[in-house]
Amino acid sequence: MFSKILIANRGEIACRVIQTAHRLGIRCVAVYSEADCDARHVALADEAFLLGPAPSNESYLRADKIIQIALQSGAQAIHPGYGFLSENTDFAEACSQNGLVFIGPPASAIAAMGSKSAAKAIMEKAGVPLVPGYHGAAQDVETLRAEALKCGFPLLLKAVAGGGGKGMRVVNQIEEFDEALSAARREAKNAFGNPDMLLERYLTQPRHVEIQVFCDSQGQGVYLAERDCSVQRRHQKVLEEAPAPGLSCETRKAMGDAAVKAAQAINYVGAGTVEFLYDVDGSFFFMEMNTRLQVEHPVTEMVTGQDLVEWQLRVAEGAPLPLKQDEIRIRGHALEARIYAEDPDNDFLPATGRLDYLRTPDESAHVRVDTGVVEGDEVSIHYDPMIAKLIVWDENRDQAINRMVQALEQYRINGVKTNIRFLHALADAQPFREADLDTGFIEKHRALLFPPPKLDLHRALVLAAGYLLEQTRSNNPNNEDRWSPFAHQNSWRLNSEYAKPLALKVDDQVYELKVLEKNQYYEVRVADSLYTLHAELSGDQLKAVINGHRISVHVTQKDKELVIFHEGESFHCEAHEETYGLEDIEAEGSLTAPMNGSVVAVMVQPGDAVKAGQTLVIMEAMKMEHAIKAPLDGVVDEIYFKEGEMVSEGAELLSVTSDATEEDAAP
Ligand code: MV4
Repeated sequence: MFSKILIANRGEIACRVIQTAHRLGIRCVAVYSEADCDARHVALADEAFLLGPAPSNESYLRADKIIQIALQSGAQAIHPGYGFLSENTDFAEACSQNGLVFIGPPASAIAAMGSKSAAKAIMEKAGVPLVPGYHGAAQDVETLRAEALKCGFPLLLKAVAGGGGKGMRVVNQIEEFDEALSAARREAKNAFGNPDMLLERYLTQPRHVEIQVFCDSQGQGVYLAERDCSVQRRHQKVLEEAPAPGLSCETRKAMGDAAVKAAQAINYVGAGTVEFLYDVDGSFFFMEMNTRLQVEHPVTEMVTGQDLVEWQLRVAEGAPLPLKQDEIRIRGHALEARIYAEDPDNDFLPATGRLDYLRTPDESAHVRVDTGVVEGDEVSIHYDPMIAKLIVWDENRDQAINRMVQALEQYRINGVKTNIRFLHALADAQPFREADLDTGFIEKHRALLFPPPKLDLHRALVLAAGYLLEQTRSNNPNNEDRWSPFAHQNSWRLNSEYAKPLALKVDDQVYELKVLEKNQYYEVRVADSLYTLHAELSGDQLKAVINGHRISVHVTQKDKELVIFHEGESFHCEAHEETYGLEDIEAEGSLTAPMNGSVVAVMVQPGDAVKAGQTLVIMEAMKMEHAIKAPLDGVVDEIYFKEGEMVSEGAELLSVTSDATEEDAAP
């Protein structure tokens, strides 16, 4: 076995690999960018080397530096994780040329899956089921139109060079075909530099079911069941599970055998995933093969009891597969939710910031948290915004869903917006419980996934008051006897009608509460409603009884801001103080980035005269473009960003001097 490996990655997957390597007694070398000096993967590793500045192409994508560090530190192998260099044939090759083991498939196997049409041709030859259609070399309109008629409608045009949903177009009837074809080609040419198309019958309600395969260097291959990843948003997986609900043992075996055949057709070695479209009638078709260990591998580990990183390490050093096909069993059901720093209420734009408060559920045989961050870490614009993967297991799917809902309620984050509440709604939604899955799940059930808060405003305010009162009391030196009259603050009068006023601000609205301390409890007035409140604070847990209803919440405070966590929801408010004379002063003509993203185009130059409404800069975030327009007529002063650069929300993009300023100054 290797005695030292280098992990060419960051975040949760780097930590995940280190964990198994350490269990096997293997030393780990981490690499990191300037943004990751204090990152968890660096702390966990035995040694770590700085690669360069934060942007990936100056750090985690620097194949040359990484290989040099591996050689210098005496590592025998490199684990690429997922993303970054994991499916880079040049990197895989460079590793072997330098006498380093690439913990992944041979470069030739990565290359074979790079083109969709070439991959389909290989799979067809190997007898793997394909969606009926055309993936030939001839690309003239006549051939494609004739093939479209053979294929039938609706059909899907897919870019040969595409992947992950880019460059696809549905055609419903032959009359639309020519126009759709030229549009799709233009798009593909722009996006991938290759206009070639393939045609497929369009499945309208497919599921995404993928098989985990493993092959050793002796040519043996096995499958470790399947994962259903149908719950996706814009081709990003959100919830994954194993096994796929409702899949029969016969289908599992047929799909598994097809996947192993697919892997063996390209002389695969290591961990791979063969993705299938699974149709309502139980038929399945090859979609693509991912030549890496995937993000969602933990659900497979939970139901098989195997450590797939250990399998990767063993296979990479030339050992045979740890188990034969008939020794691989599945037990129970596992779910994984991807916790992202993003804002579901703002079109899921990626969020950034500091993880000021971070509490994770207790880990057990039922609950696993794979993460690369700790409290206090920054989520930056430079990398994938995934904060953690929450994985649960139980004997059956129903119980596993309950576990997931419970664990999401125990996951509490403040400082960065997250999708936790959205995941909670998703996992708890009736159609999800009923496994009514297809790739359109999130779109179809939108209404269910953004439910109104369960904690109503008044009760939330009363809880906030309870927290502040209990906290004040516990900071009071006379608090040995909590109900002693001497424990009371100066504005308090026992059995009197002096009520303490408390102003709380929620979304710019100020609420004036009145609190009266009674013997053993409080009375809190919010607007015209009166609430009796018993409150008890231990650590960050507040146990309260409001009008006889007992409720337990967690509270975190940062300066004047309070956050109350309850059943996956968070409620924000602020202890209010009047502010006088402060008005928003906005620099004239200053143009700031509305979100974190990258600059895709700068349409003007310094000195250009611009008209109000004219597009100045185009930004992109989460594959969507946003035009930054001139707010007024004027002249461009200075431009602070170039095309391709990353920009944080609020950063000034360019400055424009308004014509009005000059007009005003004129006599
Ligand atoms: C399809 C399809 C329906 N019919 N192919 C999307 C990503 C790319 N890998 C393949 N994709 C699809 N191919 C045929 N013939 C529907 C999709 C699809 C999809 C597939 C898996 C997971 C999510 C998806 C979301 C939209 C469309």
